[in-house]
Amino acid sequence: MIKIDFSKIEKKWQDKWGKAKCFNVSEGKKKKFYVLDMFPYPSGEGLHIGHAFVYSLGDIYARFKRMQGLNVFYPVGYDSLGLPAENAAIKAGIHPKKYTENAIKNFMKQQKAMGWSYDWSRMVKSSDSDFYKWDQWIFLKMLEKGIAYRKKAPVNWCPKCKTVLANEQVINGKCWRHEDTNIEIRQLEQWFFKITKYAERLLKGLEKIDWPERAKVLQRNWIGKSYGTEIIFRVNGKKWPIFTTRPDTIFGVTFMVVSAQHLRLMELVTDKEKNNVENFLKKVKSVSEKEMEDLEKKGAFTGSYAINPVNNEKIPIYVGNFVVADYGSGMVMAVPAHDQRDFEFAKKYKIKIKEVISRGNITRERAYADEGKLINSEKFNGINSDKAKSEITKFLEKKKLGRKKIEYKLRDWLVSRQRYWGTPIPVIYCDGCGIVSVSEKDLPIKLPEKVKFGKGNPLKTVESWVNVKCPKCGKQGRRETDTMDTFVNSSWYYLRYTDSKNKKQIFDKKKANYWAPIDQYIGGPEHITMHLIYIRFYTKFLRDLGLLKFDEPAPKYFTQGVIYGEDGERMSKSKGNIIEPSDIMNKYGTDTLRLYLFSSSSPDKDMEWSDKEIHGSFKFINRIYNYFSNFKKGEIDVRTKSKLNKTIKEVTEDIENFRHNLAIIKLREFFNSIFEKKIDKKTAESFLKLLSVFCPHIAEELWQKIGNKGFISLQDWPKAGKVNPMFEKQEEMTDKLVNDINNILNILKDKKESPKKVYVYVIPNERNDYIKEELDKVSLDIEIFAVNDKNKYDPKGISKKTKPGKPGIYIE
Ligand code: ANZ
Ligand code: ZN
Ligand code: ZN
Repeated sequence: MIKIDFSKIEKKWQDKWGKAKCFNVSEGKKKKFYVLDMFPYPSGEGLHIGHAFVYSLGDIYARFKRMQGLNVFYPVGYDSLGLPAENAAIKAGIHPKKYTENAIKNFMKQQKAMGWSYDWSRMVKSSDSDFYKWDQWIFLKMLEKGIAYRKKAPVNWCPKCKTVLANEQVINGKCWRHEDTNIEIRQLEQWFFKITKYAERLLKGLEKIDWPERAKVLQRNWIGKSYGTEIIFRVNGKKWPIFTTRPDTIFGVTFMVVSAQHLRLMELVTDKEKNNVENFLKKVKSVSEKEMEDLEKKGAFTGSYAINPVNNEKIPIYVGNFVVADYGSGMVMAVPAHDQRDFEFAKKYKIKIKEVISRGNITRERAYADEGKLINSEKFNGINSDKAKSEITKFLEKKKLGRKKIEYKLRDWLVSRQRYWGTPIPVIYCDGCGIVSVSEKDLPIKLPEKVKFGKGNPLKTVESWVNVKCPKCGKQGRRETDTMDTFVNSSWYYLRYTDSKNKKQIFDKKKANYWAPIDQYIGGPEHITMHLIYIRFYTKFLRDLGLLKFDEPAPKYFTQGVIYGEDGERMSKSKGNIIEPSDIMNKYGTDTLRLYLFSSSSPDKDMEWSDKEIHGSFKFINRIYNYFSNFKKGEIDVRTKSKLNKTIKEVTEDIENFRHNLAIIKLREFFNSIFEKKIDKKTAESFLKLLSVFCPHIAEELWQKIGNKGFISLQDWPKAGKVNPMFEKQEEMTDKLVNDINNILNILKDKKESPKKVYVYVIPNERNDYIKEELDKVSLDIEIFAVNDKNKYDPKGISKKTKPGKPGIYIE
């Protein structure tokens, strides 16, 4: 095998694509197609194999749709603000800006080396003030519409990140960046976006989009819609509403539990119980809702009582560690007979347990949480839960002590961060005027560059930046020093791409509505409950502003699998099983890497790295290269022609539906069928076009070598002509036959027998040249007969019963 200089070929075509601006597009009459990979975060470590995988997926799709004649929009940019850059910069002792710029440069070089067909002219970086200016603009719009607001609330604080976090960034009570760090709850005044106002639309929208079902379920659960009743209990004459999904159990309430983080908790605590409660509060750790379920239920009596509105019973109120402050009203009516949490709590504190739903003859030392017939519930006795829920709610409604209510698990999005490397929030605090918006003409509020790191929020250290005049009254004011969560940037970047240089507007409406929404969005499943919720929310908000004509950013979304090390473990430095894309590219070339990544499993499934298989891909590419670089055209036979058409048809469908592994198998099969033959130029072209989406560099090179000008990347996708079903059937049957023979031979080999000859009996019209040719490839001497042959072979040793009267395989 001659050594082919793949890196030279790759460089050559990457330069040519760049110079000819092959993949730059503009608006037009043609039908558009927007392909987008999730916003790359330029880490200093460069491209890892996961990036190579997921962005190649986008590139394959973009190339495919482009060749199908669509006006394909495939932009790229950098999600370059955020805490990791700030931390890495502090660690490395360089300014986050410098760090980010270096990282981007490095990233870009590697992206180009992968042959990804981006329209580089539209690149955005979220750390450019030209970009984040529009974060600030959106913030002002949200403030104006009451969507951005400030409130004091129990918020998640990561002691390592030294900032508050959104609920979505807390995973099982730990920081999403620090798996070993428990989140603390602090009462702080923070900025929020009222995403809950969009809860219903976020839920409804899921019905009309083409996403993996799993992604939809995750979002649905995250939004968490509950139908229930709000019931007003009174405490010392004051109203204390609670939310319940089981109003049918109201006669079984034997205590109330208020959240340890409830803002009005102290109103309930009597002098006598104050010490007790404070002791308890010191011990409460903040945990996630999920952990609350498993937690040992603990609490303390507050000294106060609530009045049950259905029977005026006096009910003790406890403070407890299993009630979330910001769900419902932060207080629950506890029904220990029918709720397991309440049951455990009642056992521990020796509180009365009163059954109000008949449990038939089930007796177990647990709460009975099912629905059923009401007992001990006065005039509602004998009614079933379902009916009782609505009757009790109606009864309470009449007394103005309750109403139907829908609750969502979704919380408002906490967007302020006490960190430097983010978008400054465009407001000024004034002693006289309160919170004052920066006026639009003063945007962007740029991040000051000279800051001190290490002690709290670096922005606070820049007095000249912080101290500004109040835009309203002109007196001394001070800038907000919190910055925005980095997720704001990825919430609308896809729209900025459509008009990335616009200095006057966030984007031109016409352009945005021509290119967007994203026709095919591609990215990891870890983004389902963060980024993909936020981007949907922003899109709805911008639509409400009248800027967009659609309200789902990505009607189609594909989520890729994970690549594991050859040892089956997640790749990590400590395990030493990391695969560096650049190593692979140096050894085998980019096209081999690209082909390999999609060869072994379907891209939505996890895959295990295999050196052996990548070598197989390399060999395949070498064979293709050799065949086409010595291409001598000939006539194509009808069988090959039919096979080509079938290949085109199936490969097209497979790529469309992200079954790249199957497409590659078919390309291999087709190539194997022509490898020893001559084909005509058109067939060669068609094959190379199909191959080009996976292996664009050698496809370009070979396109030229077989005598073409221009770029294969800009050619039309081949159209499938007629497939002859007879050839199909013959092939199928022959494949099966060859398989059977090989299986039998293998069995005999295992038994240490050495067969000499194979006799194959088929029905007459199955005995054709094709089958003979294919059988000739089997390693043993084979003779083939039709069952009605006059000179029927009658091998010795075959008993009468199995004597070839019907089709079969006989081995001597
Ligand atoms: C009485 C009751 C009786 C309840 C019973 C359940 C079973 P979803 O909406 O499905 O999560 N709850 C209400 N607010 C809460 C809070 N802030 N923290 C923890 N739990 C809270 O479930 C709603 C149920 O969760 C409510 O119905 C309430 O307990 C509890 F046999 O009220 B239930
Ligand atoms: Zn953290
Ligand atoms: Zn003022």
